[in-house]
Amino acid sequence: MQNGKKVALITGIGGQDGSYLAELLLDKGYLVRGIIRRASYPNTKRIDHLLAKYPNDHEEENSFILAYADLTDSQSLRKVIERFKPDEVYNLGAQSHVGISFDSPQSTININLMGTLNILEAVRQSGLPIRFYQASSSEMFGASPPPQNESTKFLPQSPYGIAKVGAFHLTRLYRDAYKIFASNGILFNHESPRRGLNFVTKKITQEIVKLVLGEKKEIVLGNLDAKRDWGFSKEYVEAMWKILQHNIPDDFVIATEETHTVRDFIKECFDLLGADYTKFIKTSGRYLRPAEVPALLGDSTKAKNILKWEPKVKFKELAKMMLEHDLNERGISLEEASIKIKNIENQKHGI
Ligand code: NAP
Ligand code: G4F
Repeated sequence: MQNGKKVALITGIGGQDGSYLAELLLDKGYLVRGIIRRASYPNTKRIDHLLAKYPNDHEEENSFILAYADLTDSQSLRKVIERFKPDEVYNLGAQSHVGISFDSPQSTININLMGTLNILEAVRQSGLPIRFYQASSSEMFGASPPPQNESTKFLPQSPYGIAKVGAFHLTRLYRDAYKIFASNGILFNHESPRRGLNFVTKKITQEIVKLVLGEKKEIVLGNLDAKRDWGFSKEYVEAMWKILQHNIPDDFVIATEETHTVRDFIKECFDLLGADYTKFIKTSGRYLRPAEVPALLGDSTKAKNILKWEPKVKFKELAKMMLEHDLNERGISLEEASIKIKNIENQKHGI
């Protein structure tokens, strides 16, 4: 606590979830501190509005402070814990792309697994009564058939998933062995207009905008049959906060309890424009992974009953929100996009 306010430290604050969580905690009156990595080009786009609102003038009293640190650098983590003395730590930092974890398995495991060990050790060695949240993932369930809940066996299908399983167990171990208030949120896929550009939902909505503007003729994707349980990031960060406010540390599945294929997401977006997706979509082996998670469908009964957390935004609303946002960003309404894409479709047929 600082001047009667709770202090939260967020790793991965510049990411999709980190940016929404920072907003939520600031609204709740927290002093928010985040770590960012040095980058050759700005990596704070998602939190620039917060930097503008809370300039780093009176440093330690400020509501919002960023510090340079890295999950793979344990000394840097010890320093930020010592400096900020947080009440809550949210470990969201990660190499979060499953496909890329096959190209870069070692750095994925260094960041996602060793990074979690580094921050848990910094928390333990500080001796402070910190509540720790670990960003665990439905990717840990891998090939285990749906529906998946807290008792489902982990059968990860990627270096990313394996690193997250290790980090899950480290969090559980630090809770049991050292009595640290350490909890896992096992979150199913969650998206938003702030989603990274190379995840499938955002790639689809961004590429549709390019089709509409005539900048592209087709969208090339990988496996269209994979099923995911897609929710809205802004609602999922509320679940993270609730997990740390619960009276005991525990593990929770967070999901919408709906599952849809990648093809369903494409069709939903094209349906919003009244266009036929089959005229625009191509598949390529380039986007196939050496191993795939075929179907994710969460059962979040425990979170509903204990945390009283339930999502409002489901698949259809999410697709509309993301597509409309990306179109509006380029100055086009859904209605204008619909006319433009139908013209393109007709031209393809020589009409
Ligand atoms: P994201 O947008 O990719 O954000 C990840 C953040 O981690 C970025 O700010 C990134 O910084 C930072 N980071 C990467 N390596 C780091 C390092 N070595 N040290 C410190 N920070 C580092 O991911 P997200 O979608 O917000 O997800 C947040 C967390 O939840 C991740 O741990 C992810 O694995 C997990 N998760 C996500 C989902 C989902 O569907 N979104 C589902 C389950 C679990 P740069 O900007 O500098 O790269
Ligand atoms: O959007 P994705 O890359 O997400 P994925 O692999 O499910 O991982 C996300 O969710 C996890 C939770 O389960 C998080 F832990 C993780 O950090 C991340 O946020 O891919 C979704 C599906 C996959 O089956 C993939 O093979 O879409 C398929 N896909 C088809 N074409 C594609 C593409 N994925 C990407 N990224 N790009 C494509 O062109």
